[in-house]
Amino acid sequence: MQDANAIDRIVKKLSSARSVTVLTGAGVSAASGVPTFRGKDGRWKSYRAESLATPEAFAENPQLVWEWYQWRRQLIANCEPKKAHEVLASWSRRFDDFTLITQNVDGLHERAGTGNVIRFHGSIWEVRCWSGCRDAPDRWLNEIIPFPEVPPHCPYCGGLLRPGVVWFGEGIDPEILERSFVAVTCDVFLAIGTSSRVHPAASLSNAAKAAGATTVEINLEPTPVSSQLNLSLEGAAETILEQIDQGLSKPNAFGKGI
Ligand code: BJW
Ligand code: ZN
Repeated sequence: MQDANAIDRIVKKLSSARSVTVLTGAGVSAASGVPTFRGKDGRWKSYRAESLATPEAFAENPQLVWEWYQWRRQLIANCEPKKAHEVLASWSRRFDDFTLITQNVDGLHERAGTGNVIRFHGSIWEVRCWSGCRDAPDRWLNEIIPFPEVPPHCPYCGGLLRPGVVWFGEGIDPEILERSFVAVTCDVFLAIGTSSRVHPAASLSNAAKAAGATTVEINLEPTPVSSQLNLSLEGAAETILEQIDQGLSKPNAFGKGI
């Protein structure tokens, strides 16, 4: 059970906040049944994400990498947004200026109806031409499961398709990066369900603190940024967000501007 004082402090901060930015990671989708990357659920067959989510792995064995994505697409298609997604979706309507930066590629925040989502690492439901052929758009939606052939091929040039996600060693879309670093200038910044080990996403929390935001972490366990943020709450995102949300909804709990 989370310290009621810590919940109250966050409720109070949020009650007077105009701008709120949330960074989410795989832990937010864990309750939906989507495996996280690190920890005991972090392997597919014997492979770790670090060995599959790279352009080098794809170049060497596109079949294997697509089998992993195909398995994940199938699994995610059968998952539903849960409490954490629902609370954050409601906050996107509650706060005047709300931004949700997600590292998750599963699309569950969008399915929960969250507004102003920045997909930092792309989407598992999008594809790109591996060779970036002239005729193909930069990326496009493809929700077909299973693919008629694995690996799937580009309808424009006949070459390979790749998932529309960001792999290790690849840069974040400059526009996404710019929007994210603008959004860290906010009243309250929350990093939820992320191990804060993968950069540059992990740098956003400290950037928010440097920009003057009250910074809050919600995670089952400590992370490399825990000691640097203003508040670190240990527990399940779905439970803690529900507690905070209930606090926010209590009439006159904390009047605006306190
Ligand atoms: C719960 C919970 C519950 C569970 N409630 N909590 C600076 C320093 C060092 C290295 C670098 C650096 N800058 C760049 C790098 C290199 C690299 C990097 O960060 N490496 C580190 C791992 C060492 N970064 C990059 O390459 C990035 N690109 C880049 O920087 O470009 C410029 C550049 C290029 C070349 C050289 C140098 C610079 C790109 C990173 C792309 C990451 N891609 C992936 C795959 C996406 C596609 C896909 O899904 O297939 O993104 S990897 C994977 O990790 C995925 C995730 O979005 C990302 C983060 O993981 P996340 O979400 O934090 O999940 P987990 O599993 O790690 O943690 C879950 C957490 O939830 C845990 O803490 C649990 O406790 C918790 N939890 N249940 C609350 N119910
Ligand atoms: Zn092509």
